[in-house]
Amino acid sequence: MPRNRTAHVLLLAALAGLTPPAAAQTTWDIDNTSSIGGAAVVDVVGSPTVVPTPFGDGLRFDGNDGLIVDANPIAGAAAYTIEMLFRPDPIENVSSNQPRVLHVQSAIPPDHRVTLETRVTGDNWYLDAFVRSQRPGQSNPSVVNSLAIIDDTKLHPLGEWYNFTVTYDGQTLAAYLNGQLELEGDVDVLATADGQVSLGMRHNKVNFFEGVIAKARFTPQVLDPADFLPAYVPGDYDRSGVVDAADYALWRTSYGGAAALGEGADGNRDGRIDAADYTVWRDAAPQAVELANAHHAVPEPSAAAFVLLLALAARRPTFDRSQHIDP
Ligand SMILES: [Ca+2]
Ligand SMILES: [Ca+2]
Ligand SMILES: [Ca+2]
Repeated sequence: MPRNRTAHVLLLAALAGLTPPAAAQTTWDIDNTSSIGGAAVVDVVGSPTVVPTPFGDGLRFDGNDGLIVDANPIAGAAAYTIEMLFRPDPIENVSSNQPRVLHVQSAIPPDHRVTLETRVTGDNWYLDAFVRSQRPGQSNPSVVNSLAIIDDTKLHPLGEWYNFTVTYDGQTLAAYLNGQLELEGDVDVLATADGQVSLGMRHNKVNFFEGVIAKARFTPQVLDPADFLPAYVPGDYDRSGVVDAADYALWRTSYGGAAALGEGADGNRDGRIDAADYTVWRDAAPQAVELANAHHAVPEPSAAAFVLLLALAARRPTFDRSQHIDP
């Protein structure tokens, strides 16, 4: 790593430690077509459809749907993190094979952009991220820097939920899937000018997406991957898509042990499996019942599993995380 880049990274790390991100962090629940994150939806194409997801309601796009939100939560940020919880589905339309799933777009000029894109091939997809701005130091807005990062060998199955994250630290554009770095490259771009965000399509209403988007989160600094949104519902310790008795069983068998932060039954991300993680599971259980009743998006657990789930939830309703218990 060049020395100036090392200094830059150290400075960013120091700033990250001193500056809490929460105040300026913006989370969007993509669950309606009129107002997202307090900003107006100013254009709806086709009919994005509200559907239940493991993360609350989301919007389903089927290849000719999209919307435009009249806000850019990372406007003016020299460094940022954009996260998206989404499920890219198998496509019905061949033209849906290179969707711009989330597209940050300024006015033109200066035509500043950030896009979270996918490429679909057969039953799989791969990541594509893109950034563009007026070239720093140039007064002519048509003189630009841009970079696409993409690798068609890094395939992932369609039909599953993912956290697709893009970060830019002032020098390096990086793309992560479920917290794992997949792609990166260096490019010198300006802070994104204010503008809009399109979901489910490119901002100019082409390159449509087929799948579901549940959430997007914008942070005006680079987050540690350990702090990214989990791509699984809280309490779903076996990552099956539902919170049920199997997750309780996994918590019970791993009780008292250590875990990598957030892995397995470490629901509160402290590296230990203990009563606090039971509480996370217990609090998520009613949502699991609602989701199963809604019969969309997730497989329905067996009736026997729910009887057990409800019995367990009823049996251990009150202890707090400070108490020792035997699972
Ligand atoms: Ca449609
Ligand atoms: Ca589960
Ligand atoms: Ca824990």
